[in-house]
Amino acid sequence: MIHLTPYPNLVVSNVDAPASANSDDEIEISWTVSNTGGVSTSSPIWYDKVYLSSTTGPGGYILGEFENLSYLDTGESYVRQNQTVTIPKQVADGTYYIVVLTDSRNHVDEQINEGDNFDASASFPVQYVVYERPDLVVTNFVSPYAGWAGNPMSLSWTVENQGTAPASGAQIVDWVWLSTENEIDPHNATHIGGSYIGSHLDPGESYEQNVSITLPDTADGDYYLYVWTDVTLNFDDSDLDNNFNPEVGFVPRVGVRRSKVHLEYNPRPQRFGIRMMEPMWNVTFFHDHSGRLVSRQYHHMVGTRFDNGAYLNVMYNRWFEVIDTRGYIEEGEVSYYQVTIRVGFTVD
Ligand SMILES: [Ca+2]
Ligand SMILES: [Ca+2]
Ligand SMILES: [Ca+2]
Repeated sequence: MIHLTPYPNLVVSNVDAPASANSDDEIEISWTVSNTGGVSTSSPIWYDKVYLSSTTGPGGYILGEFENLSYLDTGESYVRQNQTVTIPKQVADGTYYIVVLTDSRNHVDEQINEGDNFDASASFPVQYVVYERPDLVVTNFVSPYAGWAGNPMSLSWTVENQGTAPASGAQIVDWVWLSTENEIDPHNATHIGGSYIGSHLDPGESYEQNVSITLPDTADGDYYLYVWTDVTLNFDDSDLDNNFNPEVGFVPRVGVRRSKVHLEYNPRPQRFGIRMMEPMWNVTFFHDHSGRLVSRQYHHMVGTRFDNGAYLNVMYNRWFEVIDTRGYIEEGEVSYYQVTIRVGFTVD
């Protein structure tokens, strides 16, 4: 004797899948949905959801969702014949099942009969086939030899599409990070600048970014800069590791030592209506760990206070920065040495 529950009960059976497939293949599948409950379905519409799963349960890739073919009275079924779905391009080699979950959005109230709404096909092998994808790569990254907290710094880098498909239809967003650690970990790094270009890089094309980024107010020390392209993952990049290229992306910030000379003298001339003069001289030298001068900053100021309360301030700032040094030693002597500097602004 069959005891029918007083609820509808949707169940899936006869899930049919091909014997094998490749990634990006269109395949045809079939399945049956029956109502084995004691009453007819309470909702005229529900959906069957199809998965490509590595187990016999719902999960993995969603291949589609299909509206039911008909209302089902108790004991009735419908057969979904030869529905076309596509194996995802990115799927890894392996053994998979087609799993169909009926009433996936739970339109039909089955009460105690909700737990049996899916079934799986026989397992079948899926093989990944390489397809054309963009591959954005950071190929060059140039930054100054040293920087100052709170000051602008010029950086440049190149992003190249080394893949076989265009990177198009979205913006490529590059971010620059500052870190004390010689590794890629955005959680331990500070995002100090973002920039983007609109749209399109065909295979083999590249763009160069030249930006000025203000260094945050960080403590003196050794830092690493790195740039990461397509941080927003807008593209189906075939190799995400090289979106940051460790060989060219890190720029070690040479340890900088700072020496400062500060001179101040406050004469009170008591002439020409001048109550007090406040000349100040600051010279700051930046050396790397080997004692080599990398930059120098001058900051001079003369403030004059007049008897009538007026105040005149004259400032002079100047800095220069060693961008690049190169040289080599032959037979114990320096045979070639070159220093590239950038001379900064002057305010008089
Ligand atoms: Ca059910
Ligand atoms: Ca249900
Ligand atoms: Ca890439």
